[in-house]
Amino acid sequence: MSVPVIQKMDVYPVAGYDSMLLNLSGAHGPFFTRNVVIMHASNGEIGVSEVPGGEKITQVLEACRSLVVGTSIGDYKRVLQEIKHQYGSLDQGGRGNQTFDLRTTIHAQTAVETAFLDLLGKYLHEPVAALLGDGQQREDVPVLGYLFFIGDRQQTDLPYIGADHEHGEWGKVRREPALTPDQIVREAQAAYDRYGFTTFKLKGGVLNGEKEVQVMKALHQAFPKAKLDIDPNGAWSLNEAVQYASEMKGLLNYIEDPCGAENGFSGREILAEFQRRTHIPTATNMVDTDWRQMASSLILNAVSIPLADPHFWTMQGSVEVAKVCHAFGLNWGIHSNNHFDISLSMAANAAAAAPGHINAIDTHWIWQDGQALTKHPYEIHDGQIHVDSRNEGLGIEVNMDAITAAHQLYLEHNLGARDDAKAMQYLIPHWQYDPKKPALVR
Ligand code: GKR
Ligand code: MG
Repeated sequence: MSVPVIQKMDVYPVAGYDSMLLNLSGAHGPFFTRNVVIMHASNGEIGVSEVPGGEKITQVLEACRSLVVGTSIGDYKRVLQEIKHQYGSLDQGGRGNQTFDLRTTIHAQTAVETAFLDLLGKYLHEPVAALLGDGQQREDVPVLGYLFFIGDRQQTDLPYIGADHEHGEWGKVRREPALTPDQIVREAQAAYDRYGFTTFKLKGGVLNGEKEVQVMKALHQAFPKAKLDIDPNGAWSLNEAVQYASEMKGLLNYIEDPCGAENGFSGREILAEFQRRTHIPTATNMVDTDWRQMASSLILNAVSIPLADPHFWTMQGSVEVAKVCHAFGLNWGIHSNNHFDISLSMAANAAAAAPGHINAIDTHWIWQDGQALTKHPYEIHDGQIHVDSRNEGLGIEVNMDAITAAHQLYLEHNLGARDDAKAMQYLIPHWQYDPKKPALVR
């Protein structure tokens, strides 16, 4: 029997609804965007993937079509090399200094790689996790509850959605303002009741750092057994970070990008100094995002937890990072942004293949839960996602009606790449991004 060949590759820019989540980059708008790739193979199977939204990524994916169509699924690594060769220069500027990654080609590589892996897995009757690194390592992947401060959508005339009744208390809480310790504890409680998380991460970089420390203390009081992380996306100075960390000592599981580049020192140098001074496990998704940065991080001993998001490391790359972590005594984890359930399956499969001890992985899915693009999305129970070793490919089945509707939403609202300044300007007129100032401190 001949090996299947790709006959068609479709690219769908899609959108879904989001809450007014706050972070250092501003406030999430009413919609988040993603790019979904669907490959049709000659054996009648479909391979799928999801990566961040925005026209630049859509365009590179469109341009990659001629490299993909006609290729056998066994030849995908050559296609990936070709994409890197032809479009890699677009990523020369690095990830940028927003909270989210601004690169282009690496996301296109991931999209193509993942859809191929989905097809390969189906062809071989194996889960994608079994095709990565040394194969599937676990069926139960720990996931953390990603908590956010939430802005008041009523202060805008933007089309944010309100509470839904299908998701109980969580369906309500996730769309209402949350800025105080009590409100964040209520948010955590609703998320815990629905998903059973044993780890929570607070997205910081919003209020003055002292106030965020108070929120962490309130969370610890309400959930004394939970593991707690905080991520201000590098908003604090090194000295502030050391001070806040000492106030949170004993309640922190890890701290993520507490500080970043300052006074002529790189972000990696500053994190290395932070770790030397505090001895607190330190994670990043900002300064250890490719192999060159990884080499520098290792030499400097800058981070102990690289958050190797498969969307910007590729799926195989993310698991390679896990192997390095395992060998060097670091702890691997995954970073996330708003995403649909196709991305959830990508993160779950990568984490299922990561060797050694792993941290509970990030996912924004709880903010989107209910907006599935697949027929039976992976679910979070007891703070875990189950990746059955009997799965084939990513273990999902796309719902073409849902993808078409999400594409229509994208077109109707003329959407593109993420811009958190726009919604933020409703809360603070003329607001502008400052990587060193929490979003509500102006
Ligand atoms: O969703 O607002 C957000 C986060 O700020 C996201 O964009 C970050 O990339 O959560 C991410 C992180 O920095 O870990
Ligand atoms: Mg982060």
